[in-house]
Amino acid sequence: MSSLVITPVAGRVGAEIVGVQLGGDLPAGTVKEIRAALLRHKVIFFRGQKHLDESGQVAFARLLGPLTTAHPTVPALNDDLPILDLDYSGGQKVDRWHTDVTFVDRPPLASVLRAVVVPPAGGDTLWANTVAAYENLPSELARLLDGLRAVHTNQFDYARVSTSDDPEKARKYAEVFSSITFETEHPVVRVHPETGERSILLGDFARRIIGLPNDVSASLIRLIQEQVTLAENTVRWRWAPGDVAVWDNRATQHRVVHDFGAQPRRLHRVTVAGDVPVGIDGRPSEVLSGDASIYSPIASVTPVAA
Ligand SMILES: O=C(O)CCC(=O)C(=O)O
Ligand SMILES: [Fe+2]
Repeated sequence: MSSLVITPVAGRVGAEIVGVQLGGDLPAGTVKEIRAALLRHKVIFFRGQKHLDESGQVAFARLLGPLTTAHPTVPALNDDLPILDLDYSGGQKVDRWHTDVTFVDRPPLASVLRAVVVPPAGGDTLWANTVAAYENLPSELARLLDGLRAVHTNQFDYARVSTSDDPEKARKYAEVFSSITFETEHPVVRVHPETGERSILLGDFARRIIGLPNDVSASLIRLIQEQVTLAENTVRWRWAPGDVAVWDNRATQHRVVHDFGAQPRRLHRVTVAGDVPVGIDGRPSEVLSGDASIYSPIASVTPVAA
């Protein structure tokens, strides 16, 4: 008998799980239930995991699969643990809809995010279900997307830096972020390796759609992103310190809501290694630039029996 209580948060995406203390020592049955909930709800939330420290977060994430390093270019919080420190002090703004690390050929399977410092109000995170987004497209538009491929890159658009409260700090971060060029061609519609569901793979690292003039490509990316991020496809989480969110990075996009000014906000992220996406035609993503093998192994995942 399961002791987990799983309650959907929004109509199409997100569920809160009650009845588990996260850590590296969960029984196999509990891990299985958590994985199943992740596949079904795309993002799962655990409130009040205040006992969890950095190594506990890493140990829990390891139960979901082999881990990546903290990031392909951004150094880890410390030498021992593969934790990306998301510290927004100084007005750094990473506030655009994205799927994590899609500029490499093996974007993470999942991200495990833990709230450390949270502003008294604001700083929520939004997620969009990219499977639901695909399924709710007008079918003519879906057919158009089915065969498209897009180039994703970590090369920074410096125009965005100027929106930061602290342009100099943002510029430095951008310099580190893009210090090694990664560029990958992905299918715009990928087939989920476990569920077989089709999902839209785009987001803020997507720069252009192959075979289209730049202006048409930009308009189409904007149109698709608009569809992905329709309010009906999203869930919003109001953080408290100790909350943990886990998302299926193969089936979601997310973004912070940057409405907290210069107030401190800090989260720690650990990512689980993912596979190389495959389009509906069976064609995998292709590296155009950069070697991600040090960042992440390629996960081998098996489809879930229907
Ligand atoms: O700060 C947030 O709410 C989200 C940050 C983010 O994009 C991530 O953790 O991957
Ligand atoms: Fe992210």
